[in-house]
Amino acid sequence: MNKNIFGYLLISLFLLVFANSCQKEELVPGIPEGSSAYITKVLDFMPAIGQFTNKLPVYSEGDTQESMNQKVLAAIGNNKRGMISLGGFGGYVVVGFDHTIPNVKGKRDFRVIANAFYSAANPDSNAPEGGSCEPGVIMVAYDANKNGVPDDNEWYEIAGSAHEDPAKELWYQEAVDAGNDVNIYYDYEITYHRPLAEPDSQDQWATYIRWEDNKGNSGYKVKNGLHKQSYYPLWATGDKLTLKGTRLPQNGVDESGAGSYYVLYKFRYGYADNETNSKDESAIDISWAVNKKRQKVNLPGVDFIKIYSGVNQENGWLGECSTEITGIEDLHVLGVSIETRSEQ
Ligand SMILES: [Ca+2]
Ligand SMILES: [Ca+2]
Ligand SMILES: [Ca+2]
Repeated sequence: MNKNIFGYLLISLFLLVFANSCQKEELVPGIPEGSSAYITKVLDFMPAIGQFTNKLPVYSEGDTQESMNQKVLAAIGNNKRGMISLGGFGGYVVVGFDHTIPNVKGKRDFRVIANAFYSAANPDSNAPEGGSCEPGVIMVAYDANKNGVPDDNEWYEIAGSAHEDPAKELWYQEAVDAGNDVNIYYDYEITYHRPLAEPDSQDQWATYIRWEDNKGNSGYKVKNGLHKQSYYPLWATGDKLTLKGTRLPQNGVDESGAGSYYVLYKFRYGYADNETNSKDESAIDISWAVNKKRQKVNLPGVDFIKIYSGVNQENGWLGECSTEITGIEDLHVLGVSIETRSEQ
């Protein structure tokens, strides 16, 4: 090899390595030094009806909204990786951070850590990925007026894949064939009625908690033999609980045909407790946030995140589809770089 060419290659290699190492050390601007990557405050928590309501976290007599918020923080704040359950449709948690999670252009910005997993033995071997995918809709707020709280007009919703088009979900036809309601409703509202008493015999399980929605549907949230505590949040005031939001298509299908093997299918992207924690599709780009007209808004970052259970469906012995959360990570503080979706 010619000496000059060798020297040239050596210098090029050096420059390449140097440039790469510079890139890795580059810090995301706007994040104060010492910021926590994790949840540092819990502002509100109201699960809907569920098998784990009053259990994750545990309600004890005398607990208030404030003490329940503190229990949630102890469970999922500061990277503790405990678990909370949001119960059925509309149950929610609102959390905050010690800094603004920046919206880095072209990158995903945070990840909601949860317990979604795929089933290992779906009787339908050609089926798309699914198992226990219990999507929660994610809302984000940028504290534009810097008053330290998320004001009503500061909230925007992350438009996940079903927000784009339910028919693009890989399991769409299977859900249609199973008789599921595969529509998405952006103005959904459900009311749950506080039970007068806990059932004292199994005959009353099927008519446990009455509910109705604003689409003309009604029914009962059922009790099962596995969980004995009240499924109605006991610190809530009043005799009913009305919860609102975007209701996602029903993604649960009984693949056995005999009520024994329910598969809750994965939406393509953009929800909590929907994709396994190690996959890129469990991470969210703040640029996916939309306003009430479903137009993209260009937020500089987010200070608060709200997550609510997005599906209203009972899946036989498995019970209701309910979003669980174990934490949230600011990917930029952790130095994790994940490209946004290519078609966005
Ligand atoms: Ca981003
Ligand atoms: Ca504010
Ligand atoms: Ca779950």
